[in-house]
Amino acid sequence: MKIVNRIPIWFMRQAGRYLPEYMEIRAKNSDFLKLCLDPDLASEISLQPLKRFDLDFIILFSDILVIPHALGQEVTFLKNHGPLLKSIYSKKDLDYKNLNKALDKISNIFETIKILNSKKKKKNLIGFCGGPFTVLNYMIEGGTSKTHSKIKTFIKNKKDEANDIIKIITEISIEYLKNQIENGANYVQIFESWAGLLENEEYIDFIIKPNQQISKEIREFSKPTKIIHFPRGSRKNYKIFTEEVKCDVLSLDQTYPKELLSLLREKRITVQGNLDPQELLKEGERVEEKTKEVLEKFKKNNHIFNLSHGILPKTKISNIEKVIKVVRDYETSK
Ligand code: 1CP
Repeated sequence: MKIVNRIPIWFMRQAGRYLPEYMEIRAKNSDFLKLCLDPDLASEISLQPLKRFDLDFIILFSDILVIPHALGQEVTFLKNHGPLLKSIYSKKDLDYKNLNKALDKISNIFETIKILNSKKKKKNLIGFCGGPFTVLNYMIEGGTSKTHSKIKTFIKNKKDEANDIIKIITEISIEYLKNQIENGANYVQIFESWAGLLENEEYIDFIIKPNQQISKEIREFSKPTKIIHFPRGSRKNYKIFTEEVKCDVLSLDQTYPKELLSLLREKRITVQGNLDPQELLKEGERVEEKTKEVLEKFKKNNHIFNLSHGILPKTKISNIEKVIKVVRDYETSK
């Protein structure tokens, strides 16, 4: 029998608005945060994509913005608008007393993980948090932003305040991930989605250092847990990130420099990525071609197939099926 070299596959935002079964639950639950904190519904949503598709990973259904909520900032999700956070200007504006009290507010999520762990069979279970700078970005911007002018001004003019809040976010994120691991997550991903906003010293202080701390403490806490880092948009800084932050898996978007792949092989870091989610909106055979391109590009590396960012709401389910089929056919043909 031919031994098949299986390429593990999952999709960022694999649970979400492109799935009618998700929309059905969402229609009955207008409060998104409450949905994230409901273990029965959140575990059901986490498992929805696995019922349809041949995937290797379950990802916890939640959101990176449960951390500002735990820290006492008001977070709401408006329909067709995205998240809305009540503005803060310093750590004093947070209703934050201590770590355990804050974690208590989101401890239902550990119940969700427990349920998923009991149902995961042979699948991997991914827990996650936002990267500290990305979480700070939403806390200061008050929601999604095109210009990111508030956060840029904040870290320039109020560096100490920014560092104070980053410290708290980092500390709570580490405890949050530890609890997810204790309850059954065997992978954790740190979504540093706005890493690409920073350069030079700011990249070192606000991206490298907090991610380094999370990686180090999680590694000390649990050796077998695999850590996926995703410093999205890092461009040439992906290399600095790889040198400075110990990763098991590095998730890549379209901006990584070509030379990075040999560095990742040397360091035995698995590549995750990087099909552009826009491709999943298109018709025809292009999606198959683009999937093959990704497989060819990373064939010399250890590879977890994924997108370069989350699945978009208008994605066709048939395109997800096409991608998975190409990956499965590719691995058996090798
Ligand atoms: O139903 C709805 O209206 C809510 C849509 C939705 C969903 C399905 C949001 C609001 N969050 C999520 C789930 C989610 N978010 C997951 C679940 C697991 C999965 O299937 O992958 C994960 C991992 C996230 C992470 C997340 N939330 C990130 C990091 C990844 C990324 O996209 O860069 C970020 C930045 C957020 C913030 C967020 N949550 C939701 C919205 C609309 C936003 C804003 C995004 C933006 O600023 O553009």
